[in-house]
Amino acid sequence: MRPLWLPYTPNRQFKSAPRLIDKAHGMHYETVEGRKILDGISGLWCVNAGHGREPIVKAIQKQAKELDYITAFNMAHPMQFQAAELIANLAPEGLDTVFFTNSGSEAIDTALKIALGYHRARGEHRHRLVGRERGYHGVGFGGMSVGGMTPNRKVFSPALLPGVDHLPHTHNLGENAFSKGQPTWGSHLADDLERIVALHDQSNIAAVIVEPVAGSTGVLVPPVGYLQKLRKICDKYGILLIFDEVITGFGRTGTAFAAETFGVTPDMITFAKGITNGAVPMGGVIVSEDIYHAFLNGPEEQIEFFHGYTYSGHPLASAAAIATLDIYKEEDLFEKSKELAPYFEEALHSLKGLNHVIDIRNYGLMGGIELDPIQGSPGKRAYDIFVKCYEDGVLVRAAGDTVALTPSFIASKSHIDQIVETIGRALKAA
Ligand code: PXG
Ligand code: PLP
Repeated sequence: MRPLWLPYTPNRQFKSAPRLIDKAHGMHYETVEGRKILDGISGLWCVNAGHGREPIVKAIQKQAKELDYITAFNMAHPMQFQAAELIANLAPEGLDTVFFTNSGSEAIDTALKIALGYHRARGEHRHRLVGRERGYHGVGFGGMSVGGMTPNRKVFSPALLPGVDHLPHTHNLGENAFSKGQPTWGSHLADDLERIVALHDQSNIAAVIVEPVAGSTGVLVPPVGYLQKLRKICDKYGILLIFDEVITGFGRTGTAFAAETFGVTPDMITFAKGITNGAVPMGGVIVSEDIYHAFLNGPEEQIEFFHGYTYSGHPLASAAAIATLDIYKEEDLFEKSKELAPYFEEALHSLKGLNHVIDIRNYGLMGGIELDPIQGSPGKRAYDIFVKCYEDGVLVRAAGDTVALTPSFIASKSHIDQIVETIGRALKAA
């Protein structure tokens, strides 16, 4: 194991007691020892249709045989146009153009660059960006800079982008603990954007980026009216609004995008994860007609946007995306996600009152159980629950001291029961 450096993992601890998986099917993983593990987190918020889906496997195999690779620059293959059209069709009205990347992190950095390019193309020089505390926007320098997770920023602090402000996060145990769905307190926190505008002047602010529901920092659900307020203030000052839907995209909140669920249309949506059901890396940015057209102001033979990845719109990823979107549609999986959400909510909230549980939050098929931290060891309480659940046959995710759950949309009620009962046992023993 020595030559591999594992991402976001305590390497020495992992290598002393590794958890190795070599098979997956439907709702389950199988360990190298042959033990079945129920996947409570859709891989990592991405395997929305369950593991090992035959049509996706076949599409990837067929594509690998027919066209392994073609440069994305000045050349193209038909599948990526088809994938872009399907994605644009799922996006809110007016968001109709897709730029492909290979991950969520790349999608965020792409969106931030588009925001700067957009204003410049229109003769404005807006360079400042606004993110939010407790936001996660991947690990690129842009995403890190607008992100609001202290451990992800601390070491890199002097190298983060200049000109970034952060809105306050919306998490408040005193006001909102144990809210089911959207909390009612907190929409006023969006008004902080007015303060930032007053401080820097609107003419300097390019874009605001938020996750509609923050995932990685423990499932923070937007207060009622909060996203609407952000949209309103952005409109007032000509600031672009970016929704980072890397997690919330493709059915997690019960519709294609959280923008639709919450009835707020941003100017750009970043996506990744669920677009290929986790089978091949892919991400991207969906932009408004207005943004795309703003870039088309130069001579026709001139590159409009000096940006792109060797693997943008890769043939295997495009094929996987088309097959994935077809499964979502054929099996009405966004609707299934919506139908399962109330059961999931009740099941999660049944854990209230157990040892160390200080909050339970949920929206759609995203859930978080926050535990009171062990003094001096932040994250250990939830990590211990993760290990206990794994030993007991269920995969959950520790996000700080929150246990996060994000089942696939094909989950049955008995899968939800097993996940929640397993966490319950782990908590009782904690
Ligand atoms: N934005 C959001 C909202 C994400 O959730 C990214 C960007 C970055 O995507 P890539 O594909 O570059 O990883 C993400 C990724 C967790 C966890 O524990 C979640 C993510 C990544 C790592 C851990 O919840 N989401
Ligand atoms: N580094 C070098 C030396 C490269 O040549 C390239 C791409 O050509 C990159 C980084 C960027 O790689 P990618 O396009 O896969 O993001």
